[in-house]
Amino acid sequence: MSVSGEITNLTLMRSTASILHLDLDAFFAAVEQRDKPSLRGKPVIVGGAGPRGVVATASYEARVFGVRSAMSGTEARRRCPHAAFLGGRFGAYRQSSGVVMELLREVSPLVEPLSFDEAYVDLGASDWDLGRLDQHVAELRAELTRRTAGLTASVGVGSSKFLAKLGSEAAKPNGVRIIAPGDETDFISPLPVRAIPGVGPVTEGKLLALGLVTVADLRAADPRELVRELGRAAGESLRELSHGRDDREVAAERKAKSISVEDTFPSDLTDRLRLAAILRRDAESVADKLQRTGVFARTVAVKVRLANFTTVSKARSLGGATDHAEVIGRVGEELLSEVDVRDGVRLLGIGVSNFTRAAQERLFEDETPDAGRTETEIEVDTSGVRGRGFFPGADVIHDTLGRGWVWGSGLGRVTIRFETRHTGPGPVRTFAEDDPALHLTTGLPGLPSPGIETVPEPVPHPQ
Ligand code: TTP
Ligand code: MG
Repeated sequence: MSVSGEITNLTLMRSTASILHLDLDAFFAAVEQRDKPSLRGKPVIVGGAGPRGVVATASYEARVFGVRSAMSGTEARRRCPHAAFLGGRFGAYRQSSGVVMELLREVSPLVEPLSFDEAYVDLGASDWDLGRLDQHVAELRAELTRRTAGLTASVGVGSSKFLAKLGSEAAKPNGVRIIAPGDETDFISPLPVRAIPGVGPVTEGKLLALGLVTVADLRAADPRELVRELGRAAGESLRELSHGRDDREVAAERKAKSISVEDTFPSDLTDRLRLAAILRRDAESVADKLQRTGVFARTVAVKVRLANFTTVSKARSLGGATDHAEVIGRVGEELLSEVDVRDGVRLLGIGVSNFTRAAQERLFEDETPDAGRTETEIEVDTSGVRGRGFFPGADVIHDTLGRGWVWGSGLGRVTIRFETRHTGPGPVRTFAEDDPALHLTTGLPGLPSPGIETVPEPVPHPQ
């Protein structure tokens, strides 16, 4: 019935550019530069502070030196030794993320957050006049910068999620890219195949081996060859995307429910075979729960907490929905294989989400389910790393000198820079670590409210 290599299901596309994708620029690093005026315009690296830490993100000033997310701290230090290496302040990131998501929900009720700093917005459900998109987007970005006290975002708008996301990527940093209907093909044609979300190093390698370098090459490729090399699901999906076709809707409640199982190990594990066996066993109990609940899952996720206080979460959406332990375990193993476990794993978990009432498993009868896109999140947990928690970048309050942040510590001493986002670059002072006047704090100064300008709080300054 289905003609080999032809697309059998017609992808319905919107005829207007009405899906917006917004992504904050160098998010964690930008929050640090906002709150630490002496670091503005300088290389800042969040994560990678400890000897075995991993970089969560780098400011654009540090990216010039080749520092990237997920790079080891050691490598980042080699490339950019003069950068400020900071631990994460997740409370501060969560606060700004909340403000941004709230602002987006004022634009449209249909907002699908993908992570802390990234979301799709369905403008079809907004009051915006799509004939004045440029103006609306400019106002949105200006209001975002005001309410977050200085963060910037890049925005893409197009007729599908795929185009909107590629648009914001192309606009980075601090830019806008609106892809008008009819311009889709011109926009995506010159992009490298790697730019397609979900094309990781493995798929990229296979495509390059076929001589397919750009999206235009992919579109011109023989569909049967793509299916032969990548499997039906991935081959067809890539072909659709190469035409800019993507009919995924903005799903406001995407992560509503999940089922998961995790194990914490008494000693760190490095043996991949053993980890895979544990994952398969846990997949059985996840599948068991799914079957008892009577639902099928479209997304499989693994969570790996490494010996170095980093938690890596990877998720992939399947071409169909399943409740089979074998499928869940196989996708889980693939996700696990993308994680470097050589330093040891202290916790391993597998979960499923994105439920439906109907199974659509035909995609998995004869091929591996690698059509989906892998989404990765890395969280760096610096709590408990140091005695009193004086990690670099941590917020402190001094009884007489006011607010500041930990510049460095060691040998029983801690050096504080006294500044906040309302001051200019502030002075540095060193204290004994147990100085009773010095306190770590997780309390955060408020951000500007919608429509109201805040008055900067008075900050005492050391003479
Ligand atoms: P991204 O949006 O991927 O990166 P970014 O905002 O730092 O930079 P830009 O968008 O301008 O390219 O991720 C958002 C935040 O998520 C990032 O600031 C830190 C965190 N993150 C990790 O912790 N680990 C990672 O591997 C990645 C990619 C991001
Ligand atoms: Mg970002």
